[in-house]
Amino acid sequence: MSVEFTPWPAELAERYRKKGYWTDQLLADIVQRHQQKNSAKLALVCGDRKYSYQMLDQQSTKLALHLEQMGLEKGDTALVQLPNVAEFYIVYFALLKLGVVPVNALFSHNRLELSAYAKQVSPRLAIVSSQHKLFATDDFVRTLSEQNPSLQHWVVEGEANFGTSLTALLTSNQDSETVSLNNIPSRLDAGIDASGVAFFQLSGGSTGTPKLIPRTHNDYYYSVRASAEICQLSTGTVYLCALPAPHNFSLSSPGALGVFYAGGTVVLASDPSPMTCFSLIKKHHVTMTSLVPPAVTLWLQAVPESSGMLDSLQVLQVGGARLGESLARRIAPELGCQLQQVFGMAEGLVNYTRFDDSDWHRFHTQGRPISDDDEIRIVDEDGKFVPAGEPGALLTRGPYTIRGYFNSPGYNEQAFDDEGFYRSGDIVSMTSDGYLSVVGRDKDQINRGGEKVAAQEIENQLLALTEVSQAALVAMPDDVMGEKSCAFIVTTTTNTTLKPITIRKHLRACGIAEYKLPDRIEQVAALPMTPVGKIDKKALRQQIAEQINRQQTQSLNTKKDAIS
Ligand code: OOB
Repeated sequence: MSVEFTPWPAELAERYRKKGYWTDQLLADIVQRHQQKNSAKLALVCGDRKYSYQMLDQQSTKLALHLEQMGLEKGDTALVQLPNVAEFYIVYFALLKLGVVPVNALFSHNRLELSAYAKQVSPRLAIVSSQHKLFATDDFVRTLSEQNPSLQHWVVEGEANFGTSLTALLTSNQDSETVSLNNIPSRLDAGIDASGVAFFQLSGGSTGTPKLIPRTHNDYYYSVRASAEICQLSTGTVYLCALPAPHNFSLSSPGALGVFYAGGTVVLASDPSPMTCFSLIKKHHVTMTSLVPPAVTLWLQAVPESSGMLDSLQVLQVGGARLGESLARRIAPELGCQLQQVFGMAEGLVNYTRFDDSDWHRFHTQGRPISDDDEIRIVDEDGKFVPAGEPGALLTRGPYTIRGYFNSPGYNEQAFDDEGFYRSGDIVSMTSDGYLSVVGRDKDQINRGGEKVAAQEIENQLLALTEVSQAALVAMPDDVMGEKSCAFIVTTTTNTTLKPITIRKHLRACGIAEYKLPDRIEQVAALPMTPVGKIDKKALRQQIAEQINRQQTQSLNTKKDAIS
């Protein structure tokens, strides 16, 4: 059994192969290719633990063999949730080698997200960490197992009173069959199809339930190889992975996979704060990292106190959310490294500014696509192409952009057009030389400094409160995060007052990830409506932006009065 997905039309698949984008190699090749030449080279640093390419390859093979012995088979699916630890990559490659298709949930995900993923893929295996509060006890393990009868195997990183210990599997003595690890991989991956699904990426989404993105070996490997080339990665690259390891940016743009492909070193950071990252950069001579804009602000604030800590850093990639021009201009002079803007999406398309671009392109655009075969359409509300420089909705298709979300035929009808173009939900403009600038969004999502919140998902939870008759989540401006979320609610009876704390408590009880909780809650008598009877979110965004503006002016005036 293989995991279903919407394939590319045959003629395009043939074109992508002919052009050398699709090579029919499996993603596990990214570590296996170093068996001959670079096997002793340092691949991965996690705290005090260091892994050569050989160790990374062998550890993942060992785990694959253990999982095989437990009864897992090609075509099975797995739910994985690990923090930024070496085991994330060991597990990732182990599952790839075995042909088990994982969903790699973010560590910030909670009960609601994990349940939704499990429901969609019916995993046979879950690999989780007891560092997560959900897995400090076995309560949720039992609930999820009951809800998903397919879920028969639990492997856990860290101390736990359930499942099989991941450390025990990785450190156990091999039995006679598994001693010669180097001979095993060919048996393991026999029968895995490179044009089939390797793993699921997570969609930022705009709907009630988070959608899953099936990525094939062929399409993903191409994006990794091409990204590594664009970013000029080499065996000398030392990449700090400070964003969540499963995110498409830090995994493949070029991310850890790009660095492994090139034979460089990945250093793991638990979070992107200067406190955590600066000493790692100094200690391991990090040359490159990727951040979201709010982290850039923190780095710029911290750098005057940290002389010499960032000397080895050559490239800072920034993406995930819009980077303002003034922040962009400060990066080279203050952090002493080159800025590369990255505009990507887990569905596929990734754009980079190139190292030989002009300052204008570097500061004003989010780059151009990876591939000559990334097809870009920018259209107005009637679907007509807009002239260069004009804003419009971005549609795209290409050799590494999906043709459909997993198991979502209804939603796919609206997310993809008749010709297979993916409607990204971004409003962009394109320069005459093919560079994109992100100017807005037409999807119902809040981009909280790179973390995506689907409005509908939160609104559904708010409407579950009996006191709430209407709910709308919109973006509000924030100096550091770019955007934060504001929930407008209307109660069923006019004399009911719902305290923000009650609402937050309810959302927490639903098991929603913390970053999705509304940053602000406004109870109003009624919501503005559009002429067609939909909630007018544009008006709400404007209303809250003006309110914030007024409050900021007021507090500034109060401060001034206090000083004078
Ligand atoms: C990355 O991937 P996702 O799937 O978390 O989010 C994709 C969305 C885009 O559609 C766009 O709305 C926004 O995030 N975005 C940006 C941006 N990069 C992503 N908006 C403005 N400026 C940028 N530079 O976020 C992602 C995936 C791969 C590489 C980089 C980012």
